[in-house]
Amino acid sequence: MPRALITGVTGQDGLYLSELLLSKGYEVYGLVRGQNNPKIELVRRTVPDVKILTGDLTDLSSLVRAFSVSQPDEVYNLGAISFVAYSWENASLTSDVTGKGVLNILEATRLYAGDDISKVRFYQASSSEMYGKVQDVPQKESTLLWPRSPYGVAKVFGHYMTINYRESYGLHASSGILFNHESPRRGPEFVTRKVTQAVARIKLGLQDSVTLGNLDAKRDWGFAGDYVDAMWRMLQQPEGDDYVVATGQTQSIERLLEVAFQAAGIEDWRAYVKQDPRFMRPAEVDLLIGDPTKAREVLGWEPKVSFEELITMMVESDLAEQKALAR
Ligand code: NAP
Ligand code: G4F
Repeated sequence: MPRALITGVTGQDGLYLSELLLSKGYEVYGLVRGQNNPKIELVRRTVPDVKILTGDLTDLSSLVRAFSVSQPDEVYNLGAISFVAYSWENASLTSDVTGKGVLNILEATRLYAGDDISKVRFYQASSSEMYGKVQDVPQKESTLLWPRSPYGVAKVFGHYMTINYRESYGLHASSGILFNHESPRRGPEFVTRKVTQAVARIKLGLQDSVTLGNLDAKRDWGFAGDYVDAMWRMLQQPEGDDYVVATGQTQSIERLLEVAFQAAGIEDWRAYVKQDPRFMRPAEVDLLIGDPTKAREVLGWEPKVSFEELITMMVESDLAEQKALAR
């Protein structure tokens, strides 16, 4: 039975990846940070077979202990402070966790492997946010990185450090440059979930409107359940490498609003949407659209859920959740 260690197991991707690996017969260990983390219950409820370990990406010795207990064949580093807007307010913390945390877990991986670097494979959750002020359209693996947020800068550090461990030590290390991926498990601070939750509450008469920031930004949005499969496929390749994982299509926030409101049977979304500079960012990433050719050709990976299906799935889930809460 192969063994996997996942950091960020309490997050959106951690839950989907746990389900995928358990379905493939893996023994799965999930790293959870903090004393009495309230999300432990979510992990226990959703993926009860995951073995929970405590540790923090900023604490190397806790990572060394997690490796010693789990003895992993595969390591998936999904842990991060992942909310871009928050990263301007907490730039130093974001750098420590999302950036230096990658170095810590790479170092823990190397120490665990000892003389046999081939005994473990490593996945780093890199991000399309690294492209920032995009230098190519669409963005591919070779596109110059130009991050526009402290989060993006921290991810660039983790990305290059992963490549450096591959080149310096021969570690089977892969970096997945994932474009935005969403689901009913997405945190409510991100724009898709903020919108689908608000649409559900507006439909049920629990809320009058939703207040957003920049409506012109465009993102390449896919379904998180599809994207964790690409992570796993990367670690099954003979060599570690970097891959863009995206749908190859981009949508504006306005299109997101249109689809979400229509999914609840509301045609005129403009009547319910307000804008507030509070939600604007000091520097915006205007356009993301990925070129997933390499992932398709090398990994045999393709997205299965369309943008419209994804947003409809999220609205329906939020309607059910809000109805249950209102009871
Ligand atoms: P998420 O839901 O925000 O989950 C982040 C996870 O990181 C949570 O489990 C969180 O734990 C954990 N974490 C935070 N600080 C930590 C620390 N100091 N030590 C250990 N773990 C810590 O993010 P996601 O959407 O699942 O994304 C997974 C990864 O992919 C992240 O690295 C993200 O930056 C990256 N990524 C995401 C997307 C996307 O569109 N979703 C796209 C590209 C890349 P708590 O629950 O305790 O806070
Ligand atoms: O949903 P978002 O907060 O996602 P963002 O910034 O693209 O980051 C996500 O995707 C990255 C991959 O590219 C990940 F690495 C990262 O961890 C995270 O998962 O914002 C999307 C867009 C932005 O342009 C933002 O300015 O939506 C715009 N937006 C407009 N109004 C808003 C709002 N975003 C949020 N969160 N809240 C608003 O009210």
